[in-house]
Order: sequence, then C-alpha cells, then structure tokens
Amino acid sequence: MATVLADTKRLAMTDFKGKVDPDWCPGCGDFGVLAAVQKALVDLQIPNHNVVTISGIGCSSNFPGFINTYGMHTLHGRALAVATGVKLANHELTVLVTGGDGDGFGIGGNHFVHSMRRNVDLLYIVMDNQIYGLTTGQTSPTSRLGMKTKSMPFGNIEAPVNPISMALAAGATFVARGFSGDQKHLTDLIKQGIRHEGFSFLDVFSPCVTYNHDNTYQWFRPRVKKLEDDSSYDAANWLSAMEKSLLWDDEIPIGRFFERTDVPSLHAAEPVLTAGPLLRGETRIPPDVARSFVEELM
Ligand SMILES: Cc1ncc(C[n+]2csc(CCOP(=O)(O)OP(=O)(O)O)c2C)c(N)n1
Ligand code: SF4
Ligand SMILES: [Mg+2]
Repeated sequence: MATVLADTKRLAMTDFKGKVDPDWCPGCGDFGVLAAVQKALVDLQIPNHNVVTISGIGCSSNFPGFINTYGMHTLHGRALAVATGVKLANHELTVLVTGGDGDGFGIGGNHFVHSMRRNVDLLYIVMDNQIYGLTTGQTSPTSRLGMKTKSMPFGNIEAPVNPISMALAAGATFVARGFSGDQKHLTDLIKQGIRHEGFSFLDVFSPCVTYNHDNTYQWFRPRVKKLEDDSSYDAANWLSAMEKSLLWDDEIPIGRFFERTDVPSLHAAEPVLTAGPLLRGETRIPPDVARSFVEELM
C-alpha cells in the first residue's frame, strides 16, 4: 500500500518528528517502535501527507501525537473501526494503526477479529507490554497466568490470549511479531507490513519498564528467536505458522509468521471503489434523486 515520493526532496528522520516530544517513561519500549516506524517511512520514502496514523487510548495510543503524519487519537478500542473508514474513503493513503494490548485485544477485540476477516489494507502495530500502562498497571488480555498486578494482587487467574494464533485464525493475510529491543529487525517487519496489500498484523514486545517487572528486556532477550534464521521455515504455510505461534517460554519466535497475497483487500473487492477513491468521484446525491427520495418518504 506504499506510495512513492513524487518530488525530488529526500525525506529524512527529522521530517517524521512530531511537534510534541513523547511523554513515555524513560526506557519504555514504545520509543523503539516509534523510531522503527519513522525509519520505515524514510526507507520507503512515503510522503508525510500520504500517511494517517490512528490510535485508541493508552500510553502506546499516544503515538500519533509524536509522529509527523496525519493522525487521529480516537476512542479506547475503536481505532480499527475509524481506520477502516479512512481507508475506504481514500485507499491511496498508507494507514497505520498503533495501540496497546488492552486497547486491541480487550475492549477492541471485536474490531480486531472483524478487520482481519475483512482484510482491510492497513498495518496494525500493537505495542504489547502485557499490562495496562496508562491506567497504572492492571492485568491485560496478554498478562501471563499468575502475574501479580494492581487489579489481580494474588496473581492473574485468566489465561492470556495468543494474538498471533488469533490473527491466523481470523484470516489476517500478514502476521508478524517484533521486539522493540531489536530495531533493525522491527523496521524490516514494518516495511514488509506496509508493503503488504491487505491486513498486516504486527505484535511487538514493547516492555513497560514501570509496571511490568516480569516481561522485561532482559526476560525477552535470550528467548526471542528469529523465524528468518531458520531457512526451512515457510511463511506461506498456515499450519506451520499456527504451530510456531504456540511456542512460548524458552523459545519465543519473532519475525514473519505468515503471509498470503491471493486474497483481495476490502477496498479492492468493493465494486464502488474500482473507479478510484471516493474523494475523486461524484459523491453528492443528484438533486432530482434526493427530491424523489424525500417525496417517497413523505
Ligand atoms: C471505554 C473506556 N474504558 C476504559 C478506559 C480506561 N483505559 C484507558 S487506557 C486503558 C488500558 C490501556 O492499556 P493498553 O491498551 O495495553 O495500553 P498501554 O497503556 O499499556 O500502552 C484503559 C483501561 C477508557 N479510556 N475508555
Ligand atoms: S507506564 Fe509503561 S507503557 Fe506507559 S509510558 Fe511508562 S513504561 Fe511506557
Ligand atoms: Mg499495554
């Protein structure tokens, strides 16, 4: 879905710097995600005005304020619904959705599943810190069993969701996982996700250094293993992806789990949009049609 820069000025990292500096805690994993997204946009040379960054509510969802693109900071769990509208209004835009595990897999779980089955052409980046950061440390849908938090001081009694398996089951056509402690790898996954035509899901381990003392950089580092390092791994094989998605604890795969390119995205399948984005066409109802419609209702 990437568009290419038309004029001769080469975009640099500073072009994507937002007007507001991030207010995340020093060391928050979200800094790494922001830098990787900016680097990916520079590498792909996508003009700022062709990118829309849309979020819900949470520390991670403050993201659109920190990057120089168009953006919308919407409601908790509703970013994908707004992003679907943006993409269908103008499918020439590069649409990025950025948010947290609580936002996307809890309150927004319904939109998560349905946006994937619809194959909406956007990149959804979840900064997955396994906790509610903004509201100061409650259990989230990805908190591990037994984890002690403010809302579950005796330990989490609810089994966590597996976002990668969920995405595969719901029909996402690009499914990947990154780690904010590995910038180069993460940037590459973001570029792949932007280029993919269809729903790209990227779950990123993005440690909350203030409220999650279980899933830290030190905890992840020896465990994450890149799928790309196994030359026999075939990302076109859905069953292999599902099997890999179940690995946890000693070995946690990161990288591109799955990609298929034979499913049309929602806007490509929509007959009304075959002539181009709505904004270029005649969207006004002709006066005689409007009049007869009103008369019919009277
Ligand atoms: C409808 C609604 N319910 C609850 C809240 C309170 N709330 C704001 S952010 C948040 C959770 C944030 O967690 P996550 O999405 O994981 O983001 P993080 O802060 O960890 O990046 C909650 C419960 C809200 N803003 N709106
Ligand atoms: S509370 Fe956690 S998620 Fe929020 S900014 Fe601080 S470190 Fe990041
Ligand atoms: Mg969170």
